Amino acid sequence: MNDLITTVTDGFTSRFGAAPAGLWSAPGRVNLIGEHTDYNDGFVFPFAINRRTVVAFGLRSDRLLRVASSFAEESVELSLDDLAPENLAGWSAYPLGVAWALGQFGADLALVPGFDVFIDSDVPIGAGLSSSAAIESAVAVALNDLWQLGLDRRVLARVGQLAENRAVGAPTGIMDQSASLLGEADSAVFLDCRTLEAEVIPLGFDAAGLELLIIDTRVSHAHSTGGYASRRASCERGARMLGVTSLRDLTVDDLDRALDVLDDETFRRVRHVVTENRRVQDTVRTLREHGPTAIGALLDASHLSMRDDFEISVPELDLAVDTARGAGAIGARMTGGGFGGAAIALTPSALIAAVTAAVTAAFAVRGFTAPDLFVVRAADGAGRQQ
Ligand code: GAF
Repeated sequence: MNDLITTVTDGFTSRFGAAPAGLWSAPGRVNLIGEHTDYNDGFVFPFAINRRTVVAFGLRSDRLLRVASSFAEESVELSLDDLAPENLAGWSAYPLGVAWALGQFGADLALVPGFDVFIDSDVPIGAGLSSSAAIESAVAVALNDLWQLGLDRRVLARVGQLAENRAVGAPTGIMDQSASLLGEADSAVFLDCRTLEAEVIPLGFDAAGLELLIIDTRVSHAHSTGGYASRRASCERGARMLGVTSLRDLTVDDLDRALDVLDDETFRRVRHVVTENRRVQDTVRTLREHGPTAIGALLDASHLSMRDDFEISVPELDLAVDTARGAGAIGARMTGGGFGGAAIALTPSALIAAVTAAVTAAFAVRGFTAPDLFVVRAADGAGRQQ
């Protein structure tokens, strides 16, 4: 974290020729359970992780927005007068999309001053840990302060989601930004995506001697293309055919009727969402009553549902999950939107090295690209850094 603060401060000063007015940061997230349930008005249980995006901002006296980062040679410049989704592209669509989206949630973009921003991050890109929500949330909290907007964090989550939907073009839900904005150390966020009511629940991993291992398959994915949008469309079709506003309105008791009404593929998409909502609630209850060692079977069941019913896994994710379980993880599943990215393995601390070695060896035997394995901890959400 200190390294990032230094790079961002130095990067800002050398690109823009003055010291920044302030630094803000926001974490990536990992989803413990509750996949593709957010845009179905359902339940999710993610946590903010100890990998962050840091942004350094300075206000300008004109209407110019200048965006620079450690990961792109070129800086991007745009006037506030031209700020519209159709004028945004590439990585700068994330920060500039947030500035635009704030205008849709009450900021008067005719009156606010321009800004310079420099961005750096240690959230891996394309690994399913929401590097995108980390940028959006860091920029959202920074501009909320600098433009004195007084928006609350649930609204800022909506701002980030709108930026991603309209400026980036990915039809994603509200989970990632909510985790990045509402997360707290050693806890996960139990979020009802219909009401946006959130409860922060201690994970108790340390006391149980457990750690959450990320297995980044390095199969990269993008939610602005193909599979994610088609899964979302299937869910909406299923809800329409069953006469409900969203799949959140169904329980497992409705699945017999769904079987009669839906074609096989739509039925399986619906069954994933309905059973996943149930698994999220069961996970939260089990965690509270019996601690984290008791949630492994729910993680495993979630993976099978995504592999077989929602069909968003890939061979690398299945191998990661199976091998981690075989080497001693107490539960494992792919996490995030799917079609690549990362799996998680809830693992006793003493077995982290063994699981890491087993997964690395299994990938080599299958001829897959070497995976990246690392432990994450639940961290605090977005905020001012200095
Ligand atoms: C991605 C999306 F951004 C989230 O909104 C969510 O739908 C997730 O995939 C799947 O659970 O991270």
